[in-house]
Amino acid sequence: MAHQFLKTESAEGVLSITLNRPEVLNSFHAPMAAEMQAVLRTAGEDQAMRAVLITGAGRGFCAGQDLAEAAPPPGAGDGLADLAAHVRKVYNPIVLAIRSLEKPVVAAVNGVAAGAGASLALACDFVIAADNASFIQAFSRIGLVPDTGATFFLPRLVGTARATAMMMLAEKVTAPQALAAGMIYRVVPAAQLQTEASGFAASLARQATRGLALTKRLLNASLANDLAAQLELEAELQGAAGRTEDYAEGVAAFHQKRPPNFTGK
Ligand code: LHQ
Repeated sequence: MAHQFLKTESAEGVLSITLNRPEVLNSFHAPMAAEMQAVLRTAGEDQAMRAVLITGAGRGFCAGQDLAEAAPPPGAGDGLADLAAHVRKVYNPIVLAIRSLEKPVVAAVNGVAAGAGASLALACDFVIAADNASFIQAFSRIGLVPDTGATFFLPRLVGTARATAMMMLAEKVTAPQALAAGMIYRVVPAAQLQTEASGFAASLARQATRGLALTKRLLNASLANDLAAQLELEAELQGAAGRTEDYAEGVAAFHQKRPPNFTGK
């Protein structure tokens, strides 16, 4: 399917999605968000794609909401009257789609990730950032509150003290600072980001991806469950993992002292 504001590519079991409005640092307007929702839906259905990679075109990853759409300068249109409705319709489905997608999602953060763009990265399973990338909880700069899951993911990643400072001060957090804070998985030299992130996503796609999907379900659930409920879910999903072809292959490969050939089944 052709897209106007995204580039997509399928290779080596990886669906790559590039936010493609570089002139506005890939900020989200409603049409780009609608395309993103549609692509994430398709990603769930395509069994051949066993990992997803999200990145940005140009020098930014994503600058969050397109402010020209939300609140244009006087005389340039109406803007959004109901931000609650907009967040519910545009952003919440993207976050829920990423978290419920039964395959690993990697964000390759190639530049600034601001506002909902920073939240988008944090909703992914892995964040690999260029060494010159940055994260800004920009919302407070314009009198808004963090959204797109930031208040859910960020305190859990870095603790409440650091999350509060990031959100209330809206200071730029560099990629190395984000790594040190436990916010992201890896930092790589900018020139190597796309190669490293694509290679990493392809290596995920060769893993026992049913097991990874079930692991993601467990990690999602652990954010809300008590211990007893989580132990029960682990037991149930271990049962499911034990019925996969990849489990049989993994154990056979172990005994035969050879690398496994996983198929994601
Ligand atoms: C932009 C944007 C942008 C439009 C750069 N929009 N054009 C949810 C629901 C409803 C309402 C509102 O919000 C939300 C959630 C949110 O995401 S709120 C937070 C929205 N995002 C921001 O507040 C970030 C705004 N951008 C910035 O602060 C800066 O652009 C950052 C710090 C990201 C990057 O700064 P620079 O590297 O200095 O780049 P720049 O500011 O020069 O931007 C380059 C161009 O991109 C520029 O256009 P121009 O025509 O002058 O070259 C910007 O106007 C445009 N742009 N962000 N969000």
